[in-house]
Amino acid sequence: MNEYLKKVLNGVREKNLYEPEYLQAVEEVLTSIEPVINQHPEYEKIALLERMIEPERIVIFRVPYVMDNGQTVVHRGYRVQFSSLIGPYKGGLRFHPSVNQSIIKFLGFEQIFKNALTGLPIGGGKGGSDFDPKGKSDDEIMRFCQSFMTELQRHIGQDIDIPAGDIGVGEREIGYLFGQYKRIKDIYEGGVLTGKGLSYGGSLVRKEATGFGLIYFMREMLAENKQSLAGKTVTISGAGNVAIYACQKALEYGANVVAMSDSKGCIYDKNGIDLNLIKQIKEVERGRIFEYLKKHPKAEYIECNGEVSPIWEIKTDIALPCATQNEVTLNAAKRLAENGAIAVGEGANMPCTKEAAEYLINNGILLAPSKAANAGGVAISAVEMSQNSMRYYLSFDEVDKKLNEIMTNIFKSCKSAANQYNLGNNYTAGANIAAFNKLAQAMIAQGIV
Ligand code: NDP
Ligand code: 2IT
Repeated sequence: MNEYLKKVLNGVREKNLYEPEYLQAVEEVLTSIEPVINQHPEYEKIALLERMIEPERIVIFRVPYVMDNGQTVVHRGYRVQFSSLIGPYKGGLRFHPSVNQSIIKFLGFEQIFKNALTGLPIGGGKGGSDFDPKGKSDDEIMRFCQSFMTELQRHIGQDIDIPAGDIGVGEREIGYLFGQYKRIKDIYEGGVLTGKGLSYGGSLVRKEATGFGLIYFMREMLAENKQSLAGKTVTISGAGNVAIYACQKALEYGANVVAMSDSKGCIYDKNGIDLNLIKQIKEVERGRIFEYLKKHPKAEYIECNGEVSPIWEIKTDIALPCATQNEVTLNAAKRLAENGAIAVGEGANMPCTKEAAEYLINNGILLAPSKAANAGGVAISAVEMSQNSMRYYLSFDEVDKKLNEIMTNIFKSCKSAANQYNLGNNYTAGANIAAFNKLAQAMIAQGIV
């Protein structure tokens, strides 16, 4: 391995021993850009890689709130402002009990590359809390969001850092966060958060953008390899924002989606998933996916017993992991291959372990990498910001057309970087290289900062 890369990798391992997800994300990127680093020995003297992997700033704060029963609970809040190289810090907030510094840093690191691929002027950031919104009342969610924003407002702004949603943070949470920001700052700063409701500054298609974008990318990747979505069997993990709209667009393209899941188990409906019912259960009632059986008793519910979702056992042509990191393990990848899958599209961030991703690529299964394939959400967040600046709204079709163009361009960037370095259809390396080259140029232009 390249000596400079080896030195940087050893350094990052030593410094971040207890941050496995962050290490995984950094190692994945650095090892895949080796052909570029080999061509640029001058990067070592200016510590280009060391600067790229070190967050500009991390803010950690206390978030107390009072539950409905009167009990006060304290959570930990985070915002990692990773890189302002090509635009203000931009990235979502995740509310989930598993949130820790490693997870927020890995997400922030990935976000820099993803945002670079969109071609839009947005840097990288991520934040969140170990708060679990599940089972909480609306009042509890509101009080938590208000407390979270009371601290976060010191660090963000429409030209500084623009948070949005991620796991556990959707339109409801963004509304409460926005209201509290506006109250404290006493200013209507429309572009300070994205994923807003349509009545106060949100953009059409933002809700659908990540899922739709994933399918647009998949369409391009399949077409390049003489395939299409029509008539294909599809399984989708998760039943949240990304999964639901990936399902909707896959159905529009004539695919047959047979399974979706949540953290407790998966629904297998051979006749095709009833998406309206999934929306009702998840978006309206905030319920569990097994409730699907009440209306469709012939569908199968498979409970999740271990770490790995049973959904990857189901025979499928195309698998779309849209729940969380490392949900597709090496064993899951092997099962997908045995069952004849032709493609995997990463809707979630880093859903395949390193071993799983390598196995899929080495066994000829097309892999749409998360940094590229799920960039539609943040891309339309940037389009939401530009509408807020213009004080003007675009129509659904205008934004959707933009999303389609952006995803098509992202696929082209991944393909051409992969071609340039003779990497075949390793679009994962292609995405990393395309984004890295853009970031490296900007870093060199801006001097040692
Ligand atoms: P949601 O909160 O809307 O949905 C998350 C879904 O994933 C739920 O079905 C949830 O099940 C499941 N899930 C979450 N954590 C776990 C876990 N640890 N194990 C198993 N299942 C889990 O989130 P999103 O749809 O917004 O996000 C899904 C993924 O997509 C994340 O990786 C996120 O980072 C990524 N992403 C999101 C974007 C966006 O715009 N929202 C943009 C780009 C990427 P349960 O309800 O049981 O917890
Ligand atoms: O991972 C992601 O790209 C997101 N959660 C969306 C970020 C955003 O700012 O819209």
